Amino acid sequence: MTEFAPLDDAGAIKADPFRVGQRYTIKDPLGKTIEIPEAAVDDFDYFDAAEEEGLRSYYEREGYVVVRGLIDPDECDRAHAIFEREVKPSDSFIYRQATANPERNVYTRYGFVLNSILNVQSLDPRRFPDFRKTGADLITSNRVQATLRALFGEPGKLVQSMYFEGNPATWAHQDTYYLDSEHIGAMTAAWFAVEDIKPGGGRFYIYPRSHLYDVAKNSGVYDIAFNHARYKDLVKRAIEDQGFECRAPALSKGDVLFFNAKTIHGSLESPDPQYSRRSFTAHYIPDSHRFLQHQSTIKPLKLKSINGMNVNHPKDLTYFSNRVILAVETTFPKSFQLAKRLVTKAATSLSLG
Ligand SMILES: O=C(O)CCC(=O)C(=O)O
Ligand SMILES: [Fe+2]
Repeated sequence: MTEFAPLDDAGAIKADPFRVGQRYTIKDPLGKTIEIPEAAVDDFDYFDAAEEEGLRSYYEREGYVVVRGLIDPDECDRAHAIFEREVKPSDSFIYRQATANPERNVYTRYGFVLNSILNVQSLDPRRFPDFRKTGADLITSNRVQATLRALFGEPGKLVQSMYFEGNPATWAHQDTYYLDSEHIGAMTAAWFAVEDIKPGGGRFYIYPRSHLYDVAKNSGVYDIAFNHARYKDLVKRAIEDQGFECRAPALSKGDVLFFNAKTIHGSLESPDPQYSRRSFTAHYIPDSHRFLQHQSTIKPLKLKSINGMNVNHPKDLTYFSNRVILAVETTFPKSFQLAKRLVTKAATSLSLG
């Protein structure tokens, strides 16, 4: 149970260190057996949105924080229902999170979409108008913006988003390797539980305090273009060497977990694949910062305002030109992907200076 005990200087923190509720036994990313809370009633209370000072100091110290009930559960149900109707039965090509390539839906044996969607705000509005709008509204809602203001000390802007249904069991990583603010570690990501997340359905995990540790720069022998596997191994070694401890908070529908760009995270395996793990994630940087990709390239953002928040729309399929690019990517996938890797390699090598 020690993995759930708040740390010594937790004085001001509301989380209850002595609550030992129902536990679920599972393997962590290193293959070690751990116990995780079965449901939110078995876990810490963490914070509600009004406790801005408490949640900010917890986030700064631990590298993550859970805000309970930030999103209205009805809004989560609406997003889920629209996904079922509009996206799930579709055979269209959609950009995916794990590869950044356009792919058709891949389903688990229980019928959940396994290849998570990249950038819901850029989905083709002719094919997925309601999911695009509902998803973008949810991740830019006023209460999310207020929490970001509390964390950043200024408004946030959204640089990237995702939607998951099935569990791809995401490898342990720090987001900063892929994307961040120009000021490393200033990006915050948010993991939105669209349903009560079961412990065996692909629980999201973080390693508290790992945001204080530098794993590796995205370049040379650890570059993403040709050495991604080596980077993934290095993260696991860092976890082992530093003695970080895996924590997989129980999130109920509408709860949101905010985590730092340097916090090591991923999702656990799914011993119970009959459960989905419906969730949005969104990545935000302070509005005054520039966006850094692969720790090498300042990437101009394609901003449009949604609910008064600046939102990046990469490869926005509203536009004919982007639909042409998608068609080329799906017609010549091998050559397009190789070209993309070579460009990325060039960018991360140049950044070696
Ligand atoms: O939920 C997951 O499996 C991974 C999400 C993630 O890595 C992210 O949003 O940065
Ligand atoms: Fe991530």
